[in-house]
Amino acid sequence: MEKTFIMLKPDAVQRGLVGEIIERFEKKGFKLAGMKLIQVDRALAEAHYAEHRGKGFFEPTVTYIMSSPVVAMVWQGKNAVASARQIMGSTKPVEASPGSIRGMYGLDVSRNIVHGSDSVTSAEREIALYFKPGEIIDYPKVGDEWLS
Ligand code: RTP
Ligand code: MG
Repeated sequence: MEKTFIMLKPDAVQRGLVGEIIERFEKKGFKLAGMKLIQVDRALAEAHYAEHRGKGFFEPTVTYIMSSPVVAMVWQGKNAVASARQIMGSTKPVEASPGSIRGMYGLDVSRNIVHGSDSVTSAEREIALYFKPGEIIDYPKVGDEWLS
C-alpha cells in the first residue's frame, strides 16, 4: 500500500493542533505506519529541503522547521501521497481550500502547519531521511479490509 511522509511543523506543535490533524488522517482511512516527535537539526532540515537550495525561502524554511519539535509520521493507504496533499491544501494558505488543513489553520506560506510528500519518489526519500527501517511497522488492523 502506498506510503507518504507527513510532518506536523513547529507551528502545529506549538499551537496544539497535533491531535486534530492526526484525527483528519485517521478518519480519512489512512493507516499509521510510523510516528515520532523529533527536534530537526540543520543537517536534516537542509537535506529535507535540498530541492529548494538557492531559493530565497530556503534559509527561512530551514530555520523554521528547526524552531521547535515536529511530529514526523508515515501514513499508508490508497493514493496516500495525492490524497494527503489534498487534505493539506495548497502551499499558500490563502489559496488552500477552506476545508483543508492549511485552509483552516494557516495564514502564512512560511508557517503552513504541515508537510506532505509531493510524489511517491519524494515519499521514499523523506521516509528514509526520518525513519530507520525498523521504525516503519506493517501490522494488521481492524478495518483494513474496508479501506483497500
Ligand atoms: P511542503 O514541502 O512543506 O509540504 O510544502 P509544498 O510541497 O506545498 O511546497 P514547496 O514548494 O515544497 O515549498 C516548501 C516549503 O517552503 C516554504 N515556502 N515559502 N515564501 C515562499 O514563497 C515560500 N514558498 C515555499 C513553505 O513553508 C513550503 O511549505
Ligand atoms: Mg514540498
